[in-house]
Amino acid sequence: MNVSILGSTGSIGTQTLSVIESHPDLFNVTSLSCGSNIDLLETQARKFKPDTVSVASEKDAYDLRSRLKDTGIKVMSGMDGLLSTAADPRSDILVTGIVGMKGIRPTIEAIKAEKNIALANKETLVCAGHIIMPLAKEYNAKIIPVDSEHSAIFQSLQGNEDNPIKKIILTASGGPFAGMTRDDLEKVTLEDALSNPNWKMGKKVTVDSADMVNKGLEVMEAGWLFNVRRDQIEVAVHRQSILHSAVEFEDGAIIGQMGLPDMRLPIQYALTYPKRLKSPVESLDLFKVSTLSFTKPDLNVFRGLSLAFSAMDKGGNIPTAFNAADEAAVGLFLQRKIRFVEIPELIEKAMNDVRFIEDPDVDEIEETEKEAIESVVK
Ligand code: MN3
Repeated sequence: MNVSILGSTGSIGTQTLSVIESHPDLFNVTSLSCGSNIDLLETQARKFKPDTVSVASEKDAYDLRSRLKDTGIKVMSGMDGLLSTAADPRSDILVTGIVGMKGIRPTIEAIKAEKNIALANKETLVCAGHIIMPLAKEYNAKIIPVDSEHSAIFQSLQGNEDNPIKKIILTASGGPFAGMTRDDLEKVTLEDALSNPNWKMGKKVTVDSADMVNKGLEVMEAGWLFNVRRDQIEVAVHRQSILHSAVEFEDGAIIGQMGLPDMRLPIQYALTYPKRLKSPVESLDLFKVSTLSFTKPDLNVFRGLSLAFSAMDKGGNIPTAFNAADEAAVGLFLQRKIRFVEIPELIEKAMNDVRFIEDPDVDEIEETEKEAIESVVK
């Protein structure tokens, strides 16, 4: 199977390549793209020998072209590079490990080129689910979720495609601040927010996990992926991160997927679906875990999650405003320019500030992104 990866030097990208490496006879890498980590991209290119690689800036591309000139690998840049990675004529599946709304257009291109999508870019469905889902149906492209929760739900649905979902139980580790009050949150620092006890992820996702905005994005994503309403999605704080999410069916059966928290399992499943192959992931010892706990998140403390539910209710371009404002606000927080508790405040402000568009196309989604960012930074 031929694989292309958007975001090959990030957390999902590097773990995807580690899965690919463990099955050398099964996978072949045809194109890789990243933002600006050209040192790692060069190493990956030499190891996996793709036809093309692509980076964000033309300056980096120029540099990388001279470094890779002995290899014959084509080096591209910018949105053109992302689009050609996505629509790579040789690839069968595109892994969208890129962070941000720049993942939307390449995903659309890949679907139109009839690739399957191993979806790890949250923004694609949060902002453009109304475009992506019908398009995937039209081009018969499979969208296989990589995110651990959505993968767990997807896995739980196998063999149950015709059975209606009663509800989805979306689990959340709760991050470093689970159980805290609003007053506690007032005092947390950047260092506190960057210490997720269970999952190793990029900085933006780690902050999003700490304030549960990430869970909010996942709620919206789940709505599109599994065609469920907001009242069919229940978020459960599950500190052990062992049950990765579950589905309840009409008869009351709850089917879920358990395992140690290791992204290589959902990544591999997305690549080998519907097959399950050997993996380097450690076995879960239930006796060691012994107890699993589930609590309801406090929506008054974790405002980001309640704002996500309201963005889902409003629909149109409001989820885009939610997402873009969060991205901008987290950026400010990472630069120590705002406090942690200001992130949801700025998201709410942007959701109110943007012009409402009922059924936005990609241009309008991008305009909304700009409006939301302006609302946050001004
Ligand atoms: Mn997740």
